[in-house]
This record gives sequence, C-alpha cells and structure tokens, in this order.
Amino acid sequence: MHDVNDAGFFVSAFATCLLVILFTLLRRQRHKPQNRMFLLLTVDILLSAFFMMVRAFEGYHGNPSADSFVLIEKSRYLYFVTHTALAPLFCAYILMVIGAADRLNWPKRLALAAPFIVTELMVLTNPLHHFVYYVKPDGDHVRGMGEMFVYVAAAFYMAAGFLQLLIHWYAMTVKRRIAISYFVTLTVLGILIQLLFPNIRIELLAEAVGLAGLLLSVENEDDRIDATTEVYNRNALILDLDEIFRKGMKRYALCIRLRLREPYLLLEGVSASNALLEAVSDFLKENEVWYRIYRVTPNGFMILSMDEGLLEVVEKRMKEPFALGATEVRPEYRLVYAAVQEEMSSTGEVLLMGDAALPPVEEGLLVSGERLKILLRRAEAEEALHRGLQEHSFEVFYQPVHEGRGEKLYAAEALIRLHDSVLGELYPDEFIPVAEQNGIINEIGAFVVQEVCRFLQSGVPEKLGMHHINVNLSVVQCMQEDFVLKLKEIIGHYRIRPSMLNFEITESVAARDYAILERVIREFKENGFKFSMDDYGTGYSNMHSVFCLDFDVIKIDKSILWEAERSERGRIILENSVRMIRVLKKQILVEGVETRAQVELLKKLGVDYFQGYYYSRPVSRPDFVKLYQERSETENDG
Ligand code: G
Ligand code: G
Ligand code: MN
Repeated sequence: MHDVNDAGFFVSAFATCLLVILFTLLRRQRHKPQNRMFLLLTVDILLSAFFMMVRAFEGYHGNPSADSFVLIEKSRYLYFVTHTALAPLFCAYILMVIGAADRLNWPKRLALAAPFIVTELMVLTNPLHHFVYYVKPDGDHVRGMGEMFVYVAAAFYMAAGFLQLLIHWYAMTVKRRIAISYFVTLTVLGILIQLLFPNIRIELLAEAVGLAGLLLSVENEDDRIDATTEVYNRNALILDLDEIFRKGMKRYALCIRLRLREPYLLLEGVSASNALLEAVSDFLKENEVWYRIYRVTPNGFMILSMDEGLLEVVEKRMKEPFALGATEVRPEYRLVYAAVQEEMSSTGEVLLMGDAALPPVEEGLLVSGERLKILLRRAEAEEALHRGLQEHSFEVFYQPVHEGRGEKLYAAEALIRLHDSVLGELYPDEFIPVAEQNGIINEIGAFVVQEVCRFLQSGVPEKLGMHHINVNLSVVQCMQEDFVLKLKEIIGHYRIRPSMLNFEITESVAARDYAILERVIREFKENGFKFSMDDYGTGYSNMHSVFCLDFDVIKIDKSILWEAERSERGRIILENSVRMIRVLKKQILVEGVETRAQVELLKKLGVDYFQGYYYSRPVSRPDFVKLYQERSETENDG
C-alpha cells in the first residue's frame, strides 16, 4: 500500500517542520498569539508527518506482524486526529496575521470553531462508532460518512481563510502577500497532486515548505520589532494605525510615558533605564492577549486594544514598583488614554499621545477625555512654535510703564506674540509653557533679547525718556549653561549697556528653583543687569525670595489691584503689600492699571510705577514709537 517513496516525503516534511520549529523557538520574540498559533500549526503538520512516517516504515516491512499492525492502526488514527486540525489552525493563523481575529468577540470565535470542534470530536471518538473510517480485519481502509464531514469542514476553513486574505489583500505588505500566496499555492498544489496521483503523497511536504516560507517573511518581523524591548516599533504602529483609520476599526489607545529621572540614571548607569523599559514591557507582554504593544518613543509604550478594561489593569500595575535585579524602582510615569475613532481622528493625533508635551503633573497622572483636547491643542501650539521659528512670525510687542509721580514714560515691557499662519494669533500664556517644555523657549528668549537690543540700539527709547526695557525670563531659560555669558555676548554685539535691560522673573516659579535663581540673579547683578519680581501675589507667595533675592523692582499682579477695588479685604492686602515692599527698600510696580480711579488710588499709596491698559495695551514697536512721538509732539505744542 505504501512504499518507501512515501516515507521519503514524510521524512522531508518532518525534517522541514522540525527546522521551522527550531528557528521559531530560537527567535526571541514569541510572546504574541500569532506566533503561538504559527507554532501550533507547524507542530500539527510535524505530528501528521511523523505518524505517516511510522505508517510508511511499518508498512514497508513486507508482512507486518500483529504488533506493527497495531502500530500502523494507531498512527493512522493519530494522523487523522492531527490532520483534521490543520485547516482550522491555518484559518485561525490567517485571521491573526491580518488582525481580523481581534475583531471577533467570543461568541463569534466559538461559532467559527464549531465545525472544527464537532469534526475533531468525531475523529477522536471514531474507535467507538467508526463513523469516519473503518479498518477491516485484513487491514483495508473503508471510508465512512464522517470523512465527508471532515473534508467539508477543512474546505470551509480553507475557503474562509482564503476569503479573509482576499478582503485584506491591500492591507498587507507585499512581503506578506508573496509569502502567504506561496503557502496557499503550495498547499493547494499538494492536495491536487495527491488527489490526481494517489501514489505521490506530497501534501504534507508542500505545506511544510510553505510554512518555512512564512517563517522567513511573515513571522520574521525584524523590521517591525524594537530590539531592546521586543515589542512592535513606532514604524509598525504607524502602519497599523493607518489601517485602523482606513477601515474605521474600533480601538482603545493607551500610552504609558515613563520619565527616567536624571539622578536615577546617574546612580544606576544608562543600562538601568533599558532594564526598566524591559521590566515594564515584560509586564505588558504578560497581559498581551488581544492587544498589541508598541514602543512609540524612547521612553514610551503605546497599546492598542479592543478592550476598555486595559486602562484599569495598567493603572493598577503602574502604582506598584518594578524589580530591577535586587532593587525595586517606582518609575515616574504619565498615562494618556483615548478611544481611537471617537477621540482621535488620525494617525498623527494618536502619535501625539506619545509625543506632545503633557499638562503639568499636578493635574493628574492620567490624561483622557476633555484633557485630551488640551493635549492636542498644546501639540498644535508646539507645531506653531516650530513654524514660527521657520517663518519668522514671532513679534515683540511693547507695553509702556509710567512713573508714579508725573506719570511720564519710564520703561516698557517686551511681550512676545506669535502670528501663526495656521492658527492665527497666539498668546504667550498658551505657548510659553509649551516652549518651556520642549526647549524652544531658549530660541524665543534669544530672539526677544535681540529684538529689544535692536530697539535700544536705534536710540529711540532713550529719546523717549525710557530708562530700560523689561524682558520676561522663565526659570527654564536661566538654567541654560553660560546663560549670562551668552546674554552679554548679544548685548555686546549691539553695544547696549546692561542696565538698559531689566529682567522679570515670575514669583510662582521662584520658590521651586530657588537655588538656581539665587545664583543666576547674583551673576546678572554682578554684570550690571536689573531685576524685577513678576506677578507678585499670585500662586505661592514666597516670602523668602522677596526678602533675600536681590530684586530692584517688585511687580504687584493685576489681580491684587483689581481685588482692592472690589473688596475691603483686597484693599488691605494691597496696602500692606505696598507698605512691606517699601520697608524692604524695593521699588514697586503695579500692573493692570485700567482706570483713572486706579491711578489715583495707587498714587495715594506711593506706588513707584504703573503699567496697564490705561496707558496702552501692548503694541508693536512701530505703533509704540508712533504713540509716544505723537504724545510728545502734542505736549510740545501745548
Ligand atoms: O502679554 P501677555 O499677557 O499675553 O503675557 C502673558 C505672560 O507671558 C506674561 O505674564 C509673561 O510672563 C509671559 N511672557 C510674555 N513674553 C515673554 C517672553 O518673551 N519670555 C518669557 N519667558 N515669557 C514671556
Ligand atoms: O507676566 P506679566 O504679568 O508681566 O504680563 C503682563 C501681561 O498682563 C501682559 O501680557 C498684558 O497683556 C497684561 N496686561 C497688562 N496690563 C493690563 C491691563 O491693564 N489689563 C489687563 N486685562 N491685562 C493687562
Ligand atoms: Mn512680566
């Protein structure tokens, strides 16, 4: 019935499967369901080949003994058992490769598996009912009705897999198309040849070789895998997201953004950050059943899932420490969570969940819902900042400061504006915090100082009687290396005296970065620059910095002035603030002055300088110059 040629086919199929299994196991990435299904499929073909091999060898011994007869029968039975699973496994594998499996809920999965379960049970119990096949005492194999069912089920799964392939054809990379076509063609050819020439038992070998092709291409995702953490890389995320949006698939996206603190890195060495990334990705892989993990940034993972419950699992785990060797580490992290079709409308937006500057930590570890909009708006602002630098659409506006006595022009505050070609007018309240986070603040700062220097160099400010121009500084800027030196270089280039510049630093940040600030202010003062404390009375009132830092001027925030007009309590606060600052022998500027009544009130209190819409809004340099030249002309006329 079988000759040794058959055994040759089976041995080859067996050896090929063994090779495929070996390489699959040797590859490091094998945690994904798709890889496990591939392994299962290969093992199934390997076993089929093995049982056929045993049958062929035993059958070749000429007159089989009773023992070998039993062995042949057992192999035949086991071959049936394993071979029945082949088409369903192939179908399941295809569904996983194209990502269709994720979309099936459990009832649907069960329905799809039903024909397999029924036929497999039928084959398994065949010794009881001989419905599938029957072996006559002389060894002849008699086909039963059941075998028809097995074939029909197999045809159903092959057709289903094939259909899904055609539907998803254009979503696959060319490499995948070629590999899968190769596998399908070989399998179909193998079956056909075996049907037409029953002596050439080539089907299993064809399938095994096809599998080897799949291993080399589909299963080998080196170009999609991140080498350190062995999850998908950013490129894979972009391709997958493109498909998700093209097809309108429903997904939840969760981004875990780790912050690897500097002191920690210095302490543990750079490899510690990799170890932490691996520990976090290991946890994610543990839970990877129906979701995919990507490394979207050097310190960020993105998870795409069908399952909303994912957020809860990750939130809970991230509160626990991660073990790195003998030490336990609690990484700082933030989570960004969104429903992909409802809240995110493009691949670019989802990527922003990993890339965009986040709102401050104080507002919570999780960014989702309404706050996603803030995130997206911040990201738009960030793009506008880059555009602004390229298209030169930043402009410095000036708002006058007047003397308390005589109300003459005393100085001006430089305030940055961004005329964006896409979003229109942008104000520093919105973009300065973003610029501080991504470092663009340093370029903006340099631009402002240069513009102010140009204005000063023109000689017009001095002619108008101005003593200096106020420039806002954020603490982030002060932290630049050689900051004071760089500033001196710039003003030296324009031949400006340092005392023509007065830097404003906001009070609320002064508390946190006190040590840095103290040093920078000392350096500034040593070099002849002036200093103001901005926004006094907002946020944290840091008495220590008011007393000890060497400010020339304290700027009382507009909210204090406005509250003084509204309530008795507000008036007491303003009066006592002014008195305290006078005792400290610092000069006082009040901003937000909008009415004559406010001017009179502040004059009575003995405030040194006024700034506000009462005198002028912040305006462009030409408008500012025009305004004061006109004013001095009318004064001269009168
Ligand atoms: O002009 P406006 O009220 O929009 O300014 C809001 C805030 O933005 C100001 O209080 C000021 O602190 C900040 N700001 C304006 N211009 C600059 C600038 O050039 N550099 C920095 N660091 N901050 C600025
Ligand atoms: O950082 P600082 O508080 O110095 O910034 C001053 C900001 O306050 C400017 O951007 C300016 O637009 C705003 N401002 C200045 N004077 C007035 C005023 O009289 N009324 C109001 N509403 N805002 C003002
Ligand atoms: Mn200011």
